Amino acid sequence: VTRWLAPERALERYATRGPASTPDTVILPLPASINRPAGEPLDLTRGVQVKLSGVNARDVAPALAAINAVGIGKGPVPLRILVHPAADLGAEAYRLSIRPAGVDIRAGGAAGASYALRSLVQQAAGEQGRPRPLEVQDAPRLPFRGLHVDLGRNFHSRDEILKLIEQMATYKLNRLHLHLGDDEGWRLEIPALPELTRVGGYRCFDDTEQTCLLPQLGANPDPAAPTNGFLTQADYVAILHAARDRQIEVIPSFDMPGHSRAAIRSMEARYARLMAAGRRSEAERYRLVDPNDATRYRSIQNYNDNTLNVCSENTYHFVDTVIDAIRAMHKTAGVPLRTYHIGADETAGAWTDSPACRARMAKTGEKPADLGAAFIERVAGDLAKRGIMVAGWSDGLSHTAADRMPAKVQTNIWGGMFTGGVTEAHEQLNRGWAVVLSMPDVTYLDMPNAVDPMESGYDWGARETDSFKAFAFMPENLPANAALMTDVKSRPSTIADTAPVAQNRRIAGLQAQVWSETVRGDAQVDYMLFPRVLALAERAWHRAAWEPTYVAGTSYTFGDARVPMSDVYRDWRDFAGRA
Ligand code: TNX
Repeated sequence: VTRWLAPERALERYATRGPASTPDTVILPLPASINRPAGEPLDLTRGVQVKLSGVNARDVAPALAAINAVGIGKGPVPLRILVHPAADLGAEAYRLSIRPAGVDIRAGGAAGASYALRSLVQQAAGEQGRPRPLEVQDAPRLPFRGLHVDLGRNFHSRDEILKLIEQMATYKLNRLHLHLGDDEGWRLEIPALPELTRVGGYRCFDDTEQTCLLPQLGANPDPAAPTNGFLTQADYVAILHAARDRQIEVIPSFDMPGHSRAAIRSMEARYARLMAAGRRSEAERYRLVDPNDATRYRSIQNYNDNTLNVCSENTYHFVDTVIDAIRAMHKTAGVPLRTYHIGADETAGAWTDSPACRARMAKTGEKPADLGAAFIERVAGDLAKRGIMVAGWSDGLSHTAADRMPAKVQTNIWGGMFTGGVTEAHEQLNRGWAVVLSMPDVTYLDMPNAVDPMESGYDWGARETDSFKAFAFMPENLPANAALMTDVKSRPSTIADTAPVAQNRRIAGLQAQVWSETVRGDAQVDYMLFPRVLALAERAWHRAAWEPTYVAGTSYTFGDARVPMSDVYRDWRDFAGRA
């Protein structure tokens, strides 16, 4: 095996390897433990009578609505839901019992109760409304099970986001990372800075702007789909409510200090307006770049005007204004802002030759490379003071000094599996940070699906991020993935564990990314996400029996039979059946 097999081919090829098995349940992701005692099926089509205790109706309402959506209405079958935190039953854990006499759910929190109901819905639908007796004990493997959607490059509508939130709940995902600002667009209304959406919400930032006229990267299946637009405050609040009712945390993100072209152009428009009105000193406050900045740079995506001046107080004033506005929206919604993602990736550096940075370096002795890290450290500290955890991409965060960062930091690892991602993940785990795996070759769902070479997508990394590859990903034993992955012939198939994980450090989670340079229109978002995101949801929730235990310092090479391939393929076949 020198390349990833398309799922169909994998099935064909390995179908005879393991014992043929018919899935006994259709619950996805797979629960930790399943028992099927003998007994008569329970006829749920007669309808259920719900009895809640220890939980608000609002907190299980979407999951109860999902029961109705599969055709189970009100009726005589008892459905008892008891929420009671216990040592062996965390907030997301549950027990589900389907017996001829009715359904019983016990959970540690509203999340667990909702997940139990989601499992019930899937199983009931899979058995035509008449499930046979079933005992499930379930709890998530990883606390952070995320989905990231990029609204910056091409806009995606509020309705699409609301639909995705419901799908996340169905598959027990609990973090929604909304990427709302990037070079090509600013997608959330900020009342104090209306230009951000009036200008930045449209890819033609002004009449001479050519960006919007450039062809999209790669295939663009629906050129009629909207690329412009933004969420109003009311849209954002509606999203927060829908997410809260499904126990999903929303993590807003505006990429900075790089990836900030839309913000810079919007604030230049504000500057021009205020200048025209004769309000010069006020106008000056909004400039995020210095006209006398002589720095020459080009970002990886080819912009030479997309980076905030990190030596200017204007930049921090801007960041504060944005964060305060988001906090206010969360307050209106009654949903606390727990985590704020600052981006911090791919910063090309637009400051080193600005007068402000030159003066600062002369005074403090800082080197150009320190300045970007200092921006992150400062914003992270400002967030921590407000009780908000900072999140960022691993490349930017790797330049910070751990002792100048707050104690709680979330990092999204996006180094490739074979290009330093494992070392990066381990190093940042050892810093005590919450490590979320966002490795492009496994979790970037804007990349083409391997099934067909004609598939569209942004093909810059490892092609072939197919469902099997996602399914076979071992998040808690990164070096072992070498045993299953060797996707590009020119790359080595060994991952040496050069920065072994200290004992008791655990990966926080896994996140699927839909970047949107090549993803235009809501239908295309769905197309890229499914079914691959289901395989990632499976690995984030459920630890498979074939996954080897991590041993610090070990290196794995493809061909090493530590991972019994036949087991993986057999389980994959079950998974594909359930999916
Ligand atoms: C890399 S991941 C990026 C994004 C692109 C993505 C496309 C990261 C932190 N930077 O800006 O959208 O690749 O796949």
